[in-house]
Amino acid sequence: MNGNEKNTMLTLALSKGRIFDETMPLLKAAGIEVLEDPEKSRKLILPTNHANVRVVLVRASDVPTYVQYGGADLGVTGLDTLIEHGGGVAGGVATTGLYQPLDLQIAKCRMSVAVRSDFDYAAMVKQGARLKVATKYTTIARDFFATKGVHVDLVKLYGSMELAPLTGLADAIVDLVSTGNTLKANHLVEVERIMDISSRLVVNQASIKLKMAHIRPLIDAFAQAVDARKVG
Ligand code: PRT
Ligand code: MG
Repeated sequence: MNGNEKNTMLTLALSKGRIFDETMPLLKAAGIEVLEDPEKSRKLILPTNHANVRVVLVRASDVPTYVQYGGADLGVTGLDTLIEHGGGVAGGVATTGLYQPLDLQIAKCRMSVAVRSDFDYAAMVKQGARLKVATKYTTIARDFFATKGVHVDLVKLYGSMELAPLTGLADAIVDLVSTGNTLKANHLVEVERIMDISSRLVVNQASIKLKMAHIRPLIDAFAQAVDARKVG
């Protein structure tokens, strides 16, 4: 690949599963179709119907890293992941060098606090008790409880947070909730909603400058597709 081709090639970082699935209709609206099914292929680089657009499959929590350091020009990532990465909530240029031009309004859920149904969270908070909180989202949890003035000991987990209150590892968890079925199945109840979460388009800052002519139309097409959904 010569320098010229490299400048016109656009690489989009996505994670398999809901983010890939929910980004596909937006890409389609922008005239881009991914030519391989990530669930069937073992390839990590997927071609599209545009010779100069490709998709790379990375772990959800690695999307901001790929885009920040230029392994991809663009990516789609949950606000939760973005905040934990250090990207902040603000739009525009974040401190990390990731440009966040668009809320794609996909993979929607909420970040919540949940406890065992027999745990009196309100009373504990009122008493000023120190809470043990298990979560994968330590930045969000720390900020939330600090603002609330609740003292917490955070226990970092990488998955199956629901298990923590059931085994005595923690009093509470901070986790993503969508339908609420996972909490219900584990006899947990949601006691606080911390924030609404959706997925964001993130763009590498250098790519914006170097590949503006190619990236701008894509951002515009995404924005139109998102708007069309709001109306429809
Ligand atoms: O799974 P992996 O460790 O690789 O990474 P990941 O969990 O970050 O990726 P993935 O693909 O599971 O999630 C990607 C993004 O989707 C997240 O960063 C969120 O922004 C968004 N999203 C939307 C969700 C959910 N909805 C969701 N329900 N992410 C996770 N969940 C999980 C939640 O953690 C809980 O275990 O689903 C369970 C709850 O679902 P309900 O429907 O039972 O309430
Ligand atoms: Mg997951």
